[in-house]
Order: sequence, then structure tokens, then C-alpha cells
Amino acid sequence: MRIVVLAGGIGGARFLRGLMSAAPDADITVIGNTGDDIHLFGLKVCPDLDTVMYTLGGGIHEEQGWGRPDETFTVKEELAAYGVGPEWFGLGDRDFATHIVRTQMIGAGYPLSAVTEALCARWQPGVRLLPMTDDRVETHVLIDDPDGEGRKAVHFQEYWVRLRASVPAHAVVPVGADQAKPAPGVLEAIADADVVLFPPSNPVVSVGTILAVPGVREAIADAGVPVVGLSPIVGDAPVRGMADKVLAAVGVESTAAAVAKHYGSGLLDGWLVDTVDAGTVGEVEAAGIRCRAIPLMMTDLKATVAMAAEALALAEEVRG
Ligand code: FO1
Repeated sequence: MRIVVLAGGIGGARFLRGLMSAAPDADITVIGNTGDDIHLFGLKVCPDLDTVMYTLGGGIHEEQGWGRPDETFTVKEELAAYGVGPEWFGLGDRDFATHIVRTQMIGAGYPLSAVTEALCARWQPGVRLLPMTDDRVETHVLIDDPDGEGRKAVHFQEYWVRLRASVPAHAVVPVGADQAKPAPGVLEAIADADVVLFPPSNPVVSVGTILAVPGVREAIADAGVPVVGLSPIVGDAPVRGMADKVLAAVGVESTAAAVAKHYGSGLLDGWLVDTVDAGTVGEVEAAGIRCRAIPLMMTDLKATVAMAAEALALAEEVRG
């Protein structure tokens, strides 16, 4: 079975771990969000690609969900001693090596997709990891300017990490997405897929950014295979992260049913909500999306495997 997964960072990576156990023989292609990418200290950092790669490759800081375990921060401290920041973004020494290799290869002319493949040769994540695009896309968030009357756009990482999404987001813009082309292999993987899954990743800044790359949404809608998603909202609050803040920016309520309808029946065939949201199943089905309520908390691998198995079962049910 060929499965395509549109993944953000932590939620996507943890779901993939469950999926790989639920379908050990499946051929899994992950299309990773690169809208969170940021250039720091002359280096290209790809948080979501790295989170998937490290998580599946056994190199993730498990509690934190991003970055490497047993980190030291000597380089960051030395940069700070020169007065060079930002101090709010935690890049460890081990992680730095990944960004140095990536930036060096990009400087030598390799596209991000080839660089990602090269990095994965070390980590062996057991899936094919593709960036959504080789082109530069950067998600920016429009906030009230704390120093003035108007508004200003900040990089997604500044909104997420420095500001902890503590101020209202008026708009979320994947800058460059409209001009971006899907990376090599992305459209082919979708066309060849037997099922497409949306993990419980952020529907706006993760899955939404991937869908904003021209051709991706259309390819999924036209693939003629079941498309099944898992709600990142449980009991009207994000399972983790601050998805509610960016959902508000696109005018979507922070409920499992509202997120399903945001994706829409033109894209989504099946939707899994948590048992606490069982009361919304009817509302989702009325919108033309088959819906089931199951436990959706990725508390451990067993629970995550069960979620992935339910997603695949719903896909089969949709296929009829
Ligand atoms: N998240 C944080 O909350 N604080 C950090 O300092 C931080 C650093 C960081 C470095 C490398 C990396 O790959 C991820 C990092 N993240 C950090 C996670 C990241 O900012 C976001 O959680 C994702 O971009 C959202 O998917």
C-alpha cells in the first residue's frame, strides 16, 4: 500500500511513528511543510523536516519533540557573546551540524529535496521524506505592531517561539507559496497513492501551507483515492501547540468539526474526531465527510498505532 502523509512537525512526526507500526509493509511518502523554515546565522533551518527526520531516525529529543537529545549550546553562547541573536531560538550544537550540511549543499547548487535525501541517508527514517517545494516559502504572521499604531508581519517562528502566539494573529501568509512549484516527486507520489492522510498537524501553518503550493491541493482532490484526516483539536482546544491562535486568523473556529469543514468535502473524505467530540460526528457527516469518533491522544506508541489503524480503516470504508 502506498500512503502519502502531509506532515508538519511534532504532531506529524509522532503520528508517522504510529503509522509505520500500524502498516509495516506500506510504502510511505511524507510531504513536509517548509513554511516554518528560517534563515539564521547564515544557515537554513528546516524545523518540520528535521523533526520528522530525527523522530523517525531515533535522533529526536523525545520530551521536547524537536531538536536533538543531549544537546550543548556552545555555538549559540559564543554567538550571543558577539551580540549575535536571536537568543529566543534554541539551536544546539548537534543540530547546528545538520543546518551547516544543508546550507553547504544548497550553496553548492543542490535543491532542498536532494539535500533532504542526503540528510536522510544518515537518519534512515524509513519513509520517503520530501519537502513540499524546493522553492523558498516562509510563513509570516500579521500582528499588531507593539511599537506603533499599525500592524507588522513577523516570521512564523518569531510568532510561535518568541511570542508564544500570545498576541492575536490577524493573518497568516505563506510568503512565496503562490510562486512555488511542488518538489520533484510530490505530485507523482500523490498520483500513485492508495490513500492520503492528514495527521493531527496544524491545519493552517502545517497542512494548510503544503496545500497552498499550487498543484498540491488539486492533485490530492483529483487522485481519486481516500483522503482521511485526524483532528488536531480535541474538546475545542488544540491537542498540543497553539493551533487555535492561527485558526482564528483564518476565521475558523477551534473545533474538530470546523477544521473538517475548513478542509472541506472537496478534499477530505474521512475525518477522525476524539471520543469527547463524538457529538460533532453528525455535523461533519452532514458536510459530506465520513466521520468516526475514536481516542485521539497520542499518549504513547500503542495509542498512536491505534489511531493510524483507524485512519486506514476509515480510508477502506470510504473506498467502499
Ligand atoms: N521550538 C521552541 O518552542 N523553541 C525553540 O527554541 C525551538 C528551536 C528549534 C530549533 C530547531 C528546530 O528544528 C525546531 C525548533 N523548535 C523550537 C520547534 C519549532 O519552532 C516549531 O515547533 C515548529 O516549527 C512548528 O512545527
